Amino acid sequence: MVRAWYHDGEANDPSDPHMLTPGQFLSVQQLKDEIGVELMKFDAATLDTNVEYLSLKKERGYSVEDYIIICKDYIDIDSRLEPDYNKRMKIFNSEHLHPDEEIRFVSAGSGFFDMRSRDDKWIRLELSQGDLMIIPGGVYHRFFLDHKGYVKLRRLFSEEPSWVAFHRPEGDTHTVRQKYIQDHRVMI
Ligand code: KMT
Ligand code: NI
Repeated sequence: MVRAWYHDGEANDPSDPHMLTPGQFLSVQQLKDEIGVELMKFDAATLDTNVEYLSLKKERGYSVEDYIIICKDYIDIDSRLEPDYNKRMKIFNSEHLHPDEEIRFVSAGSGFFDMRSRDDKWIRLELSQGDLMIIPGGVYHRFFLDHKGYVKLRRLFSEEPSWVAFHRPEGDTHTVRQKYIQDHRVMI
């Protein structure tokens, strides 16, 4: 299962785990209750025929999927190489939110997704093969590779693949952020 812990707040190598000593872990239930992030586990090899996965897609209207590979040397989206690796990686690494849910399934590899807690600390989620994560719209988050340096993600979208990011502080005034703050009693 996904492990989640409070980040130590240090700015050195973001691919290090950045756990506090001793580690302060959160359960999957706490993540759901406190920040609204949902986590599920599926077998990557049989995903497309998994009844629960198919009904999740249907219920939430996720009709479009693509693949993204993020590694130390390149980013590939549906077999197209991202022309500006550094620019794209910087967007993923810096704090942002989306108007819509962000749904990612880890087909292979692993990586760190950091989410803001209700009191504005970083919570680090360690995702690996088989993990499916739903980040509600309005949650500030960021992504880093771990030292293994490779992840292949399936991205799910509701209609045509659309992806819009608002970095902090531009996202603060977005209605989706205001709603999230109210719904989750965010203390900022
Ligand atoms: C995003 O919006 O795509 C992210 O937060 C980066 C991780 S998944 C490519
Ligand atoms: Ni994002």
